[in-house]
Amino acid sequence: MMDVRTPEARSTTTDAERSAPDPLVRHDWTREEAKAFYEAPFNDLLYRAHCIHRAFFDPNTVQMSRLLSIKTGGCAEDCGYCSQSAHHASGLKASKLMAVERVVDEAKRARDAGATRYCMGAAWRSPKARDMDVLCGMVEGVKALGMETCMTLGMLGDEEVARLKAAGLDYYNHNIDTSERYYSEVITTRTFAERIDTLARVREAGIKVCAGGIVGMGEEPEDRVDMLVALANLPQHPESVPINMLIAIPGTPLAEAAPIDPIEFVRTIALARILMPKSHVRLSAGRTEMNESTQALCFFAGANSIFVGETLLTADNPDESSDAALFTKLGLKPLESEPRSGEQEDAQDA
Ligand code: SAM
Ligand code: DTB
Ligand code: SF4
Repeated sequence: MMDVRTPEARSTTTDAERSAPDPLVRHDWTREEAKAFYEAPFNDLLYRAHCIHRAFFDPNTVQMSRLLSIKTGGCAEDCGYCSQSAHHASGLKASKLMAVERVVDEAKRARDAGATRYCMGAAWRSPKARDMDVLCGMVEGVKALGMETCMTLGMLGDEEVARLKAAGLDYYNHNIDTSERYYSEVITTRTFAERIDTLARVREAGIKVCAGGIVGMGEEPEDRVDMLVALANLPQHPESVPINMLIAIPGTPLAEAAPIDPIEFVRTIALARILMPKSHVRLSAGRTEMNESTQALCFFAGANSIFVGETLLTADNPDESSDAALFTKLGLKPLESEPRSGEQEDAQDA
């Protein structure tokens, strides 16, 4: 039977019990098991996900991250959802890599508005050697503000990973985006296996992993299940799992994709929570298209992180006042700051 007691109740367990691997944290999920959760009656799925959520987290606390596009547009990859690909006519103006000072200034503003993690994204297939000094300067500058740092720069080799680790990078975001089966329907310039390789390199270097995907790209429910099983069966769960709802961008191949049913979206969040109990599940892109009730269901189903601020990388996000009003309505509070030590336990078997 699953042990879904509160953290307080769990603290009454013996040392031996506490040091044992948590049976809820598994890396051997089968597609059939996961599909059965996903397809269960909605109330059963939500009850299971919420109990697991409560066993590992304060259910009323939400971590807040802020994004900045440090290098926009002109990307060589052909990701079918993305405004920044040079292959699509999205009308986006491309720009060069920002200067360190500007990034640190923006991060300070985000920190003062309550964000605890700063995520810097670049529209690259992979960073060039000549960019590494500037990127490392950004990590050092943002860390000095007392914020957690995250970068998403595309594929990384050993050299780049080592440089970013030495600069103190806390998290690397690299999404698998969809199932291995559906991947080539969305992206043809790189493979699912290449994404997994970069994730392994990042993990090996001791940088925390942020990896998730996008739903609403015309995939089948089985693709959502397979994507989450692929993430959950990595040797260690990603510490952060962003679940993005496609923002359909005019000029991209997915501009006319049919929107995902909100209940299917909530099911996806709930399954992520069940398969990766100790990870922060982020309700990511697409919140401007979700009403408050859908977002509330996502928080109940186990989402405990969001992006804040009016812009994601290039697309809109809810403004701060509507997020503040939603938090008040739901009695949610922002996570003040992540623990600075012992945090690796977060997404691992204890
Ligand atoms: N170029 C890097 C890469 O692809 O890894 C980093 C930036 S990329 C924009 C980061 C992630 O944003 C993508 O992997 C994808 O999951 C998400 N994303 C991009 N465009 C999106 C859209 N229109 N709707 C939802 N998510 C999107
Ligand atoms: C993630 O999973 N979502 C963020 C972040 N990681 C880099 C990006 C969302 C991008 C949404 C579309 C845009 O702003 O262009
Ligand atoms: Fe480039 Fe990343 Fe956009 Fe793909 S998702 S086109 S790699 S910026």
